Amino acid sequence: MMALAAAAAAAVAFFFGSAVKASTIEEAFVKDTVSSHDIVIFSKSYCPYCRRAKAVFRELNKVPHVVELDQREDGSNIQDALSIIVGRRTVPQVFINGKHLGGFDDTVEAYENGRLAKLLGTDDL
Ligand SMILES: N[C@@H](CCC(=O)N[C@@H](CS)C(=O)NCC(=O)O)C(=O)O
Repeated sequence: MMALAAAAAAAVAFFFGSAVKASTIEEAFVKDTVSSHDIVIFSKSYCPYCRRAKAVFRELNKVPHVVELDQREDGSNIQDALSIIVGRRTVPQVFINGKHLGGFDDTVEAYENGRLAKLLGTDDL
């Protein structure tokens, strides 16, 4: 009975231990990616909101760094990491100059009210 309890405790420790480790790797990937590029979009290639978010940046003649989560083996772990970092599980998630802007709705709102141009430094061009 004691041996069974110890085995169960070891299994739980192993499971949660590896979960924490995996999420740390992907959290580091997210943080490293957003700090290495001016504009980052975490996206899924088939997602219509993601396509529309990319179109906003095309409109502004800006080329974002796009991470297509559905085209990577670690995409679902990255999505988990993103949900820890930004508190949302949906795509797109857009970052400008290392800061989280939000999803598609936030991107369009920022585009329409001029905040996006300010963040990109294109407001006084
Ligand atoms: N209102 C959201 C819509 C985003 C949305 O619903 N995205 C879908 C994909 S098109 C999503 O993330 N679904 C969950 C998933 O793919 O895991 C926004 O402004 O970004």
